[in-house]
Amino acid sequence: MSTLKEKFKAKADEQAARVRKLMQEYGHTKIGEITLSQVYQGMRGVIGLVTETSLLDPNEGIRFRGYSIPQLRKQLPKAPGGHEPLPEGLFYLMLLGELPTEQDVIDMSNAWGRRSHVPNHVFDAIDALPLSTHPMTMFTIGIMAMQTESRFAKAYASGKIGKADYWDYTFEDAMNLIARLPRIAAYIYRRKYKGGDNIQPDHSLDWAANFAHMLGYDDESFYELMRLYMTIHADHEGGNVSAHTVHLVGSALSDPYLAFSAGMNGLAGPLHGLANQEVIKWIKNMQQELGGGLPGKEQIAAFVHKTLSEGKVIPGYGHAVLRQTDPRFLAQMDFAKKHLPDDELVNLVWRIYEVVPPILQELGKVKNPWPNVDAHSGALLEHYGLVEYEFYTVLFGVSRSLGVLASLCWDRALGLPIERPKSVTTEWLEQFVKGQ
Ligand code: FCX
Repeated sequence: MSTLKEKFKAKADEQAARVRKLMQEYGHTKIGEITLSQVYQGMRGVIGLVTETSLLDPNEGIRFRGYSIPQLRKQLPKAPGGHEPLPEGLFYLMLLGELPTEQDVIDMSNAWGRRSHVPNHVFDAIDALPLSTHPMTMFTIGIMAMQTESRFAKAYASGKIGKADYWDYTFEDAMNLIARLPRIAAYIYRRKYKGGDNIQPDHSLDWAANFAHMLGYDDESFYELMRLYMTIHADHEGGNVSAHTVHLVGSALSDPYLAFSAGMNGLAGPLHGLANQEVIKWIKNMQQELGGGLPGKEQIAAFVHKTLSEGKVIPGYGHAVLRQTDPRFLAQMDFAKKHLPDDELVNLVWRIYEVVPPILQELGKVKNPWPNVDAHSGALLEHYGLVEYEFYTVLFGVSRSLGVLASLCWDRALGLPIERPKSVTTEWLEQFVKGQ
């Protein structure tokens, strides 16, 4: 039977031939138009990237290789006795475009277990930082310190590889990085919040459960939450800040460690991945101001108006592309209804969901008044005792590695070139419209 790498190579060769044919036959076909506003407004709606791993529909949400989140929760292999998908299976699906068997997922878990050794100097680099450092900064520094291990960088520097080999070394780096990230993330958590009392990995567990174990949460229902969390945060097509950054930096043939760490710096922004910590911070402030417990709808509405009047956004609401409630929010809501329906914070998240959308709609400018993935995740983690909300974006980052590194393998396998769109000045645009 062929290995994962051989299967990927065969799929990549097929896809490269498909792309060549498409380019030859339709290379000059127009697939869109760009307005002047789009140039100033974050290129929203401009098709400018190919990302094979997932595609976002504004109303239905994300589909990974054609499968929606509810479908994946049913169809991807589960842990024995478990009900949530194993993220190993999602990585397999994103990489190869086909659903894995139970055995494929076991093989992936074992492969990541074998590749998971983190060299000591990575921990030393993290230890050199003051404890007050934000966990996302520790995370990116840990990843950068581990760049010494890049197979791609070593092979490129040796001068012995050519373009046709890049995918191979990218694949090796991607697999190693994914295998090692939970260890680095858990080390950061235990160092910053648990006095450096580290927990050794247990490779009899799957990737997400082992991560939960190293964080210090050995509870079957928390394992299930981590499997779901690691699955739903993995990918959101190619234009979001973290995915786009990994693709862009990787296009310079910066190795996967450099590219992934760059993407994580983007994820650390409050309008992107950091929103998950901002949500909990905002809710805690609300509870503090309103005397704790579960505030009423009118009290919540007043707090929302106050936040908006201070010129701030409501974290966890809105999206650049989505125009409906995020199915990632709904998957977490479904999980909470099953496992922790009476949790006060979770009930507050649900009450906020009833209050915020009409208020944002009334503003008249917010294109999507509905909650995104970040509106729900913190309340679930809090329930299990993971209350250190500055750490939440690291969890998002570990999961995001699955999508963006599968994509990076595809970038190199398809031989995509260095990314270099054209920029212009305002003067150039003024002259251009005058000439119309
Ligand atoms: N609260 C208040 N105002 C909001 C808002 C919100 N949640 N969402 C959008 N707006 C405002 C924008 O700030 C903008 O105002 P302006 O014209 O005065 O500058 C206006 O509405 C139009 O923005 P819109 O086109 O709807 O949204 P964008 O594509 O520009 O931005 C994000 C999308 C996600 C950045 C925006 O909705 C936001 O800031 N949300 C809160 C932060 C958040 O939850 N981010 C996580 C997103 C995601 F899920 C992830 O990456 O993890």
